[in-house]
Amino acid sequence: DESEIGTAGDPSRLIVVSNRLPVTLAQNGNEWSFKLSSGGLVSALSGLKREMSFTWVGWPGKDFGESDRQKINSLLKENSCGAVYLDDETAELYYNGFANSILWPLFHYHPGEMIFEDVAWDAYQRANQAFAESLLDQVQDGDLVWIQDYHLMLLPRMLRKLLDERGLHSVKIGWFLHTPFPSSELYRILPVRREILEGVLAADLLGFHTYDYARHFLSSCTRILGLPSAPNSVECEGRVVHVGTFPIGIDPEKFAEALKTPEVQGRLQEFEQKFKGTRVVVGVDRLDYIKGVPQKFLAFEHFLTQHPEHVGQVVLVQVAVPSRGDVEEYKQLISNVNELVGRINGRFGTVEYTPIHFLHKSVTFTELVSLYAVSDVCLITSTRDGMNLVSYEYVASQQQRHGVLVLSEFAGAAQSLNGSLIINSWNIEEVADAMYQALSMSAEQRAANFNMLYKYVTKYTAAYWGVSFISELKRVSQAADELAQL
Ligand code: ADQ
Repeated sequence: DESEIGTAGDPSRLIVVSNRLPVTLAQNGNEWSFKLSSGGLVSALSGLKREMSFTWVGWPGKDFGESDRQKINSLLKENSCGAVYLDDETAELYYNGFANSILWPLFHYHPGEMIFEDVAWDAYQRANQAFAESLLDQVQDGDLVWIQDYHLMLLPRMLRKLLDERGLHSVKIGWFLHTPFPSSELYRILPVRREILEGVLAADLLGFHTYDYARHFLSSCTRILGLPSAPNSVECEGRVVHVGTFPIGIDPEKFAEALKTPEVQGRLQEFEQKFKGTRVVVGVDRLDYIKGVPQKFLAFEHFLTQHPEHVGQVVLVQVAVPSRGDVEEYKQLISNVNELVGRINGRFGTVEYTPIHFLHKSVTFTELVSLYAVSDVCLITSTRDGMNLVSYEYVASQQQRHGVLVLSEFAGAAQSLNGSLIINSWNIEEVADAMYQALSMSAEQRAANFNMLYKYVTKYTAAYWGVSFISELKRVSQAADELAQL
């Protein structure tokens, strides 16, 4: 039974590794407390936790002193977590300097933002090595290690080397990328393009959200490293590395359950009262340049210009969760977005009517679900996005209203979410037209679209994603073991 992986019936243990542990640790006097934090990966893996147990290893968010580490380690252990400690300077340079200033822009087709510095690359290598060494203390032969994302692309190779030196040959390594993998034409800009590819190629299975990302990765291996590849694998140093497509999902139950609570119901009624006679378009994004928030505001402005009868009748509620505010590009984005909100509200607003409600803050889960549920349209204008879980969450919250999802073709989700209106987010006029179309759609059409979307979102969940990846990792590893014994 696949869902038994990592539980008592199965000898193989699963260790999930990500840059950041999904926790916030706080100190109150002598006591440490533990809180689960939010984000795309956290949402996905919490869904997986319903299906299989695993240990989660990652950086705890800062460099706690030696004296606190013992307490923190035991608190983390009670919660099936393990910490990799990095000194503050390495953490900053590896995370903000390399992962978020080089790999993130490059993988989202923003090479203009990429500033390559050797100190950041050195820190990236140091941090990945620290992860490898820390894992070595926690891994047993036969374990499955599942490494997450672009922060840890050197880790498969570094870990494999240490494991081989210890004779731990039957640890299976998987790696999954949550962002897009760009076209090889763009990827080859990266000064350390070979090292990064070779780093992940020491894994047994590499996973991507979409077929396109996997294809781009394989052509990079062929063109940059000269490796022979097939549609689902690439050969490296005599080993076959499997490459697969595993679109992530959400935990739809969490939304269904929340919608039944008196808190959400109460908040929903308040919103309905507040927005009586007004149609609501919602946007929820981390404030990141990949999310196309300026494009969204420009499209809304164009929509109000083209359809003056909707002025006063439609509002855009945009939650923009603060993100990476210490990186320069993000500071510029904040001021750009603030200026747009001011201009558009100044132009179309009245004493009674504020066209854009801009919330530059994180909101509670109750608030988030109520907002999804009350909205007639959800507008996602990412200029590139690995998948985009907000689109899934909106669908999961729309059983009553059958609202319309307007979704950028540059989000991975556009390849799965049939029943949404797909737009080119760079084409302001097209986005404005889609808003108009969404707001004019018949109830029958909305219901038909919703049914298609809801079926998909409730079937292809985060748990489904996790279980599929791990089953495939086991399958390819067993096949390789059998081949080696021949
Ligand atoms: P993100 O870029 O963070 O994830 P997304 O997939 O939309 O983007 O996930 C955001 C998550 O944060 C959602 O689950 C959302 O509910 C949550 N969130 C947003 N605002 C919140 C708030 N105020 N309070 C609490 N939670 C909030 C990256 C990639 C995506 C990919 C995911 C998963 O960029 O493309 O889909 O990883 O692989």
